[in-house]
Amino acid sequence: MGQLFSDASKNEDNGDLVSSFTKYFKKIKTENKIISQETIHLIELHLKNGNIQGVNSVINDALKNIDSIPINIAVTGESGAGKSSFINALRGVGPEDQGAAEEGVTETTMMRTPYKHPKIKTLTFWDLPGIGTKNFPPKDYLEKVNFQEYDFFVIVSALRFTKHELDLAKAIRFMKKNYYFVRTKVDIDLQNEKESKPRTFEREKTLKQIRSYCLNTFTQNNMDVPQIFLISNKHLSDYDFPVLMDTLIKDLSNQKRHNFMLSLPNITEAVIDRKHKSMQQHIWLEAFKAGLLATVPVVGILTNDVKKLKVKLNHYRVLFGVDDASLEAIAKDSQVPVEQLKKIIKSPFLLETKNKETLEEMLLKCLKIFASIRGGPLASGLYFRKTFYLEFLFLDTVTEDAKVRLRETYSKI
Ligand SMILES: Nc1nc2c(ncn2[C@@H]2O[C@H](COP(=O)(O)OP(=O)(O)OP(=O)(O)O)[C@@H](O)[C@H]2O)c(=O)[nH]1
Ligand SMILES: [Mg+2]
Repeated sequence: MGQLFSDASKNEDNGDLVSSFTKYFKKIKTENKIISQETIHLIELHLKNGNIQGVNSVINDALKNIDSIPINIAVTGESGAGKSSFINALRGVGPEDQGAAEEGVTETTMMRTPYKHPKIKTLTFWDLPGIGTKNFPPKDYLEKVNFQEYDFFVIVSALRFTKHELDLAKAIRFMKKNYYFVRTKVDIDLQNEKESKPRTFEREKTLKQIRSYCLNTFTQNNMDVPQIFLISNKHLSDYDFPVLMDTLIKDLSNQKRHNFMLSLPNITEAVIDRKHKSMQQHIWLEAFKAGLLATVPVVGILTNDVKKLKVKLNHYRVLFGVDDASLEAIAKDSQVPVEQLKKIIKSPFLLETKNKETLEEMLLKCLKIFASIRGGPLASGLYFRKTFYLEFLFLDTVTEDAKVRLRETYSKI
């Protein structure tokens, strides 16, 4: 990463710029890219032609688009199937938290209700009434819930899928929209099976049976079998929830992928790593753009930079669930003392000055840490602002914190 910036800094030669840009995006897997292949080609073309303004405006537009494009996800299913719980899980909100979708055993959701993601303002989940409880043909139902507004549908079911839901799935496809079938409460199925057959119970066998049962429903109704995700809203890192997240990310367009990725709960190391990759590209693009436009190298770090860096660091801590409020909530859920969690994470101290130490000295120390992590001295005379190196350092540290935090609480939730 640091290496690429050194390469890219030689921007008296456009060939170097093109190759470092190409090299950076070549390394990133297609399903993780936050800008489309067309955008990448366009930037390369402008770079080859020495059209710096063109590059700047393409990157600017791409980043603006990523940050502002709305993502709308519809969640439907029978009453009690676990729609609200699923939405709360994806929003990283507990049922008793402020703004949670109301969970309960009575039919609580009678109309479509939007729930914004607390950290990603462009992402909205729509809690839709189950089709079975309404006497509509699927097409009318879809019209009534404004189907064209959603990126995709999630059809949630706790038992078998009903005829209504299968018809709804057909109608969604007919309207050229995508859907995913989610079978919730598998933890309860497993528990029941274990209690009724304590001697012969096998977890994998039971899960396979549930899956075959769901799949058969489709074949019996002469429908193409979709991918089915068995999940528990109470144990997100188990079963198919992580696979579901990967599938949704893969299917979303590049421009929506970044924010959806950042919205996901930090429940596995794989998710944390993917968030890191996504955020790294965002910072890289900003740094690349800033570097192109800089006419003189900016050596020092300005007071205003420090303010901005503080905001960035805080933002990363929130996204990766290691800010103070998240740590306190996790501590409560996992019954691990919050002090224990605060002791093992490093990011809060990155921008904390000790007695007598000036901010400039402290930032220099940060840069030294970064240089030692990256295994080499920082290239001198960079056009790339040092603040970006600090952003990379923040991101790396926060990512590591999120993983350490996960390991500390994993077995306890
Ligand atoms: N054990 C377990 N309980 C779940 C799961 N999903 C939901 N529940 C519980 O099932 C009940 C119903 O869940 P909700 O999320 O309120 O269901 P809903 O689909 O929103 O229901 P309506 O709003 O009435 O349409 C609640 O008590 C949830 O806590 C799950 O995967 N496992
Ligand atoms: Mg509900």
